[in-house]
Amino acid sequence: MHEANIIDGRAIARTVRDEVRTKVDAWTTRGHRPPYLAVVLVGNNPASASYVRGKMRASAQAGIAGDTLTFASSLTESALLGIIDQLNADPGVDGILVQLPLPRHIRAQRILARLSPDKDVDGLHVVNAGRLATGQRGFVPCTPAGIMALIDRSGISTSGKHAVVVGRSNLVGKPLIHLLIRKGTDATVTLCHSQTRNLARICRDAEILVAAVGRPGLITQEMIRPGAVVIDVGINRVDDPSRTRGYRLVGDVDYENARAVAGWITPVPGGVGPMTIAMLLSNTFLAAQRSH
Ligand code: BQF
Repeated sequence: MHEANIIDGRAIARTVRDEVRTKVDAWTTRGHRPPYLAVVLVGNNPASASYVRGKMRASAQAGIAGDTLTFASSLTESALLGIIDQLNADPGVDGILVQLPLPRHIRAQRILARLSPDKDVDGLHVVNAGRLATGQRGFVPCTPAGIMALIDRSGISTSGKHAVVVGRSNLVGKPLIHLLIRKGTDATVTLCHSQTRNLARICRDAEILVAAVGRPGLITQEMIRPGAVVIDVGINRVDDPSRTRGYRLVGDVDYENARAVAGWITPVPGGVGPMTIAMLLSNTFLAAQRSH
């Protein structure tokens, strides 16, 4: 039976992290202080806390210094704006990451807009969105950057290919479009969302299919063109009493069945997720280098 090539995000992320470590070592050997990442965590969402721990652990291993600033969910929007101002003004801080989601009473767009665009290592400030959309140097959001690195480092060509992106978020779908269509990458893109008619037919035409919705099992076998590259961005917790944690992680793709028709596929966990972290480190090193 045919089986897809598995794109090993853990292995590729390890390579990227090692490359960042090498660059950081060269940077500090030349007399610079290590890059510094400030992470702001508001509230007590256990998933967010776990993501932040993973980011700090990976940073430390790459030689990037940093701190997590943790605040109760009662923190006001204006207090958070003040914290951002302090980090912007601190010359010892190269990168600032505000962990999302924020509590509902804090408007994320206002907070992200307050970041210095040149410390915005998550690439979510409107200025960085605009730079990406207009082909200027800036910070690219970590998940789309990680998806492109997975494709590139797997030796998959994109030029002239039909890429279908499912999901229109500011974090993944929208920025990914710009990366896919830019010169040198040269894919032809269709963006699908919850109101798209004939989703199955459009997906089935994709040579590269990216699922970034957050709905387990959304992409079934029949929606995949034989031989297609399938990138699964979903990180969904589903109940699993057989696990000690009581849940397991699944993507947006019905992985077991998709594997039989796809040419390439990313697993969940161990696909796009680890690359998101690796690209954060890469962006933080760039922030330190560019601010110099
Ligand atoms: C893996 C995220 C939804 C909402 C807010 C490795 C991560 C995830 C999975 C990770 C994510 C998802 C992050 C794996 C960061 C990706 O082995 O498959 C790493 O830490 N992520 C986040 O910070 O906020 C989110 C998803």
